[in-house]
Amino acid sequence: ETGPRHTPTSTLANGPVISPPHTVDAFVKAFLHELNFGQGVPLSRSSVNDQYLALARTVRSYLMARWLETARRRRTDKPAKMVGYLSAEYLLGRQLDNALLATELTDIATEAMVACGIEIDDLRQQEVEPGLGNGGLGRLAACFIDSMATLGASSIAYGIRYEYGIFQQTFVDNRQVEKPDAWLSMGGPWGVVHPEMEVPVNFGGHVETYVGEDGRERRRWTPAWGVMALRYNYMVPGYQNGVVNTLRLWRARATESFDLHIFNAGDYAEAVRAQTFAENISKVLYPEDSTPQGKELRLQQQYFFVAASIKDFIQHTMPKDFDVRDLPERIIFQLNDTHPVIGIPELMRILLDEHDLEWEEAWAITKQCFAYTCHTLLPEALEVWPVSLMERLLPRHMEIIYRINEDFVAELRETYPGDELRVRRMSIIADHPERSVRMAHLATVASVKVNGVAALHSELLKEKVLNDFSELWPERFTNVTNGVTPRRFIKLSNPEQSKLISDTIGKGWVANLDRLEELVGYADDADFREKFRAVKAHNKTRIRNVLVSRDGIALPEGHLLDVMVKRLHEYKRQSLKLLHIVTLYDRLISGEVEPSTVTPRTVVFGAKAAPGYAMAKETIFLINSVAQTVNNDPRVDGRLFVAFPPNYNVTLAEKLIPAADLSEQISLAGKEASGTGNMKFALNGALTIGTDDGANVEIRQLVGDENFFLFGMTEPEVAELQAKGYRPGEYYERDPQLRRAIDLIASGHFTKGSRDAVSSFVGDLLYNDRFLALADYAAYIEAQDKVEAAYGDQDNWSRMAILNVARTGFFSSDRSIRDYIDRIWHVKTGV
Ligand code: NBG
Repeated sequence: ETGPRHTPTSTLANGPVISPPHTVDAFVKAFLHELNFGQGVPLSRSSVNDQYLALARTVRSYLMARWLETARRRRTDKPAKMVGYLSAEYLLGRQLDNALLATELTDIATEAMVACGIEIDDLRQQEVEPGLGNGGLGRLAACFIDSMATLGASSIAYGIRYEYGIFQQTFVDNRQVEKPDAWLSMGGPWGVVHPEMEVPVNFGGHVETYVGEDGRERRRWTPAWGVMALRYNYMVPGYQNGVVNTLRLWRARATESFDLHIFNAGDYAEAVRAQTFAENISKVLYPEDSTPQGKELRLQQQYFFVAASIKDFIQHTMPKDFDVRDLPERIIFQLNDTHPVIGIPELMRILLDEHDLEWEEAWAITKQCFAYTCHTLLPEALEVWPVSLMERLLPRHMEIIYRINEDFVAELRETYPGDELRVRRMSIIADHPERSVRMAHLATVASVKVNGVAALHSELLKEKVLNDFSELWPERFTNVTNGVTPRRFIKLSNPEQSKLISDTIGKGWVANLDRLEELVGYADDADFREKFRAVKAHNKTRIRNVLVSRDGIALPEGHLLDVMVKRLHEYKRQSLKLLHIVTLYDRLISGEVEPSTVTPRTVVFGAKAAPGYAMAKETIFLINSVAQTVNNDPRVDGRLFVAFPPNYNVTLAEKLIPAADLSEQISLAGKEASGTGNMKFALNGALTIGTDDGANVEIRQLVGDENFFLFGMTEPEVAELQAKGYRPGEYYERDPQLRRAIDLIASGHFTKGSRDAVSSFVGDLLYNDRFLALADYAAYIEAQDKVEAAYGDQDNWSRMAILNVARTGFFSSDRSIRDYIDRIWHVKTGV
């Protein structure tokens, strides 16, 4: 990072860093070296964990040479503008296989392990996935850094190295119980710590005026306390292109001065307690998804990682003689939702207070350095921070925000004279119900671009959530439809389908997913269809084996596999899926249908609920209760099975999605910003049953109406119904099928006779139903009946599934990142 610090005399020390050769022998040697000298054990006495750690470090050593080379090239090339991706979450998934794939070492490593008498699959199982994210937002960030590396985009990603990731979900008496995710407890071989590169981050205290050397009045922040941000580098390999980028995650460490006075006072125990307080900042990921947590510690986390990242970029990534006036030519910080938005006043503070710039100049620079991605449509999901909290924790930043708002409001009054209502709506500071800072407004005011994450979402952002802002600055708003990485979510997770595709159209699709289009013609090829079906059958066998050993769940064979996996949220409407299951069950046990005429179906759920989200947890309880009843009722005659494996995570997704026939994407129209699971399913040959919401809209346009099961109200229809006044009870009264399903639940049939156990769930559906599940029920059931009929024609089903794969190459995150680069970042790519 700085210039040469050593003048070696050995030619060995002068040469470039080269990885061990790509041969089995060299790999074995490197592996044994790690095992013997890293872990300090001979092979004969090593545990599986020793072997896994040694293997991970061996693979890392191959990555390391590429990483150093990438960094060296970037230093010596003419300095290029970089993306600084700022995200509070990265839901990475297991690292080993991805690193092997990127470095083309999969076969070599497998053979090398065989040579050592080790089954590499046992080592794979040993890796605990880093669950440093909640759901779609965190997983998107992980896909994006994969694509940035694969495109060779000049970039660095920043976040938090939580000691505990997303909680481990267990079920006790059908209810969710959370357990801490100590993902580092067996060692973290992928991170490289640089304790000497830590940066201080301060909090609290007060601000005062002083007169500078030039005679001008300035403001000075005297913080009350601070922590050190310890730098952990994780390598982000591009797909077989020699590039390795950096993911830099920060861990909080107490400073020596933090507690010195307490140590001096002789209260050793109290001093250690104070250290724990400081280190709490990076202790745990908040398990909220799509709804913010207004906790003080959460704001501390946000400022902690953003302040460390900006300081790190300016002080360590830029050359020593760097002039901050050049920042806009050197960096664009992408704000992944509002979590990092505190970076805006932080950069202002650095420019004003540390570099003595005037307000106007500092603001002109800052406004060019940020772009903002919004990931929601739920108004309650937009982060706001009480002014009182901000003043206490970050007094200088609060002052700066006030000043930004003052200028902004003045501009508004000039543009819209007399329109005080509008000014109040748009102000960065809200007065009700509590004086607070609207982080989305701050982000919008300070960003070069604001983007939504799917076409419909970006339109609704402009029309609804940020309507006033899009009227003022129409050119600032744009769309970048989300994507997923084809490396992890096709190549690694679905090797059989990948092989079939490569055998058919060559290997190029992995880094150029548009090439899947070449498969369109094969939808009409009976031989190809049969092979495609064989892949699906194989993947179903695989998930069956996984669920038996993971959870003791034995999925029946020969069923339509219907999968709904995503966070548990009312707007996603797991409750609607549940009503469908109860209806199918009711038809079977009431004798309304002859079991032998029914398409056998297995429904698999995966969903974590935020620990404080009561209704979501009730829904989990009910899904488990329904599963238990349905799976044990002989009248069902093996035609319906419900599975809810606990702790759905990236690792399980990789096995489950490739096995699915049917993808459930049934959110209320206008609520799911994009969804990315929907993309993964389509790319893995599942058909979608879905509403006109988020990226479903684009999926349907691409695959064609005839290859998609659309149902439900459109967003304008939803708005109309809500404006008119929605009464769920009317649907209950009118639709006997729906009434029977709800009555069956309400009777306690699934809850051992207890009506109390379901009363809040049922009561909410009948009297509230905020996300209009009952209004879409009839259309949903009808669409599901069409699914069953369609599944009866296996050959045509395969045809439709193949066309889903062939036409959804658009949803590669490589395409998303290219969009960001072309329209927002303007950074260079290429290795
Ligand atoms: C989520 C949306 C999803 C979207 C992901 C990624 C939040 C705040 N938003 O629809 O709910 O796919 O972001 O953009 O988690």
